[in-house]
Amino acid sequence: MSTIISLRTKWTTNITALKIIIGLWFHLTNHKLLSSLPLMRTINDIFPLLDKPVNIAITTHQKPDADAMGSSLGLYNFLIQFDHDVTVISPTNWAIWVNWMPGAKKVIDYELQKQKAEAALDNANWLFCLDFNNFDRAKKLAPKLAALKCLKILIDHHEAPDEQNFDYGVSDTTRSSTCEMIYDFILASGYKDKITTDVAECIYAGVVADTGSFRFPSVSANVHRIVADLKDKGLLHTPVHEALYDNFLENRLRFIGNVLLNRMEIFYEYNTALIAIPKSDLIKYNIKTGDTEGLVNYPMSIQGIKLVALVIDRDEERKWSFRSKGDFDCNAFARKYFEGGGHFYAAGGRSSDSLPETVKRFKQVIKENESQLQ
Ligand SMILES: [Mn+2]
Repeated sequence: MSTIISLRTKWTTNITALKIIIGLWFHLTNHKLLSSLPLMRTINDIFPLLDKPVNIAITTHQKPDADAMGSSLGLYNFLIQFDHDVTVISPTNWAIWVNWMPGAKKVIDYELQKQKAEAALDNANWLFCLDFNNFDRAKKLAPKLAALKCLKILIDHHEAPDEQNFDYGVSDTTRSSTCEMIYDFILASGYKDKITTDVAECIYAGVVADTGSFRFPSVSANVHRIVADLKDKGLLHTPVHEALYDNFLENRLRFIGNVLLNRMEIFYEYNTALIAIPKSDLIKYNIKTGDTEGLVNYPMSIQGIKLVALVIDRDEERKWSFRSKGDFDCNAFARKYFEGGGHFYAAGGRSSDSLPETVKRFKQVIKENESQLQ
């Protein structure tokens, strides 16, 4: 009896709390809409400006992956054909296995060449922000990007874009990759003839990487049509796959073996797998930027697994990656518990807690999410 009463009290309290939250939400969103008007203009509005040479900077998120680098260099190789002065700036270093991309040697690493990067940014008439939508993801470069007065253009497919920071742009979470959006941008601009094999290789690499080689639900008929078109333009796809996936050193494979054997825990009651990697493993196996890419996908191959979480003990923080299947929303989960976000089926997060502390918290919060994990 007392259990029923206390449950009922809890339920009533929950409903009241929910009403307050909904009320607040309406209040806040209306306020935000009013204060941030006008939002960014459609990307199509810059097409008439494309053939007038200007200085252009292109940047992307920290530790750029194949989609971030592929979209930046795909756009770079397109824009240089108009005699624009184009500079690609990465907030940090990147995996050596994207160095094969045409133009990669000219990319400036902000952390290594700060002055050169800032000079290019100060000279820029336009700034393209690709594969991220919030300056925070550009790490130490973020304040510089925010302070720039040039035209800012967003092309991105992540949740919750910071639209008030951009003059023009397109944000579409239904897109498989930013590379798919770069292709559509070029097509819509009317300059399809400028999709060279250099452009095609960069775009294809990002599409392959962000779709898990064409397997994720975000792969639409449009994605396959793009690839068919790139093939018609002379794209050789096999060398791109080899450059992306057959381009590692022995130590990375030994490291993966160790991780799967010793660092993976399975919680069958929550259909969840967890991999927690201590710093000592990174040192022992000489792990470099990009070597842990894709690791989070391995436990997905276990029957019934719905959520995979990977946490790595990096110098400055603990970095989380999440992948899911079915109806489990990684983006909402990462936002709520681990200061992150991303997409429905793939998201990232962080924690300043120690590795054992953040792992402990993860084990608590999957209990809270038990019903969604069934
Ligand atoms: Mn992407």
